[in-house]
Amino acid sequence: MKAKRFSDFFRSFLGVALFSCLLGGMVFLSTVGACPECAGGKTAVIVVDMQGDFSTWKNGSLAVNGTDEAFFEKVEEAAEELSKEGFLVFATQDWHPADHISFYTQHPGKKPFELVDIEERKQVLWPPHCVQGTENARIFVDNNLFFATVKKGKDPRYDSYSGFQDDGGAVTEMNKILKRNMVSKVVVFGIATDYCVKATALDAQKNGFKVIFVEDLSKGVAPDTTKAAIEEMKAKGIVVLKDLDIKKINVE
Ligand code: VGL
Ligand code: ZN
Repeated sequence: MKAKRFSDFFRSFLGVALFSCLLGGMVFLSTVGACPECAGGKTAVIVVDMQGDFSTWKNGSLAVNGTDEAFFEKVEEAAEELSKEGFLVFATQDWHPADHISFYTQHPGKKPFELVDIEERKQVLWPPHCVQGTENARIFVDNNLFFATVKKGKDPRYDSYSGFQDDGGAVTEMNKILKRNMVSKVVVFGIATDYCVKATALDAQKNGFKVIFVEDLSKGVAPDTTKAAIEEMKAKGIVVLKDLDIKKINVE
């Protein structure tokens, strides 16, 4: 008698357990399996152009204010924290041939930081920087943190502030790698806020990603263009965070 009661109890226990599993499975499938986007894809981080030539730390040829060793350490710590959180961390790397069109030295009579027209495009003329294979073209943030490093500006004819595509429209592998890895949200910071960080953030948005920009992990070339860049990103729906806040990144 006792044995029968036990087996009845056991049978109903199994029934409840099986029912819960089925129900749970259905809920899971309807939210995640059926629509990966609905449940939210992965988050990636793009650490932009943390290279010697853009830093005061390494006496770069195009050193941006505030890019001392402490700033590089801060960015590296942030990248490490985000990597530990499980985010895919990418780097971009400005990687120009020695005769790149953006170098003022390629335009006789022109001075650094002059603005010129090149085939309907406005081009700022920069001091030669980030020349392929030179010491200061290196990224001075621990390379082991990066899932991939995307090089840009390799074509001598076109500049490429964006990590997604150059001024001639040629795309890098960035979008493909992000999509392949089910990324739906990207966090962007680095150098320079008013050029490569802004261009990369805006192109990420054009490619369909939710974008978050982190102000204190970025430095700009000039105060007015930096302020304008942040306003433009905000106006276009990019989330601007003052400093790194993983909780905020996760709810955005
Ligand atoms: C950059 C100017 C020229 C940047 C790159 O990383 O913001 N700026 N090339
Ligand atoms: Zn450049």
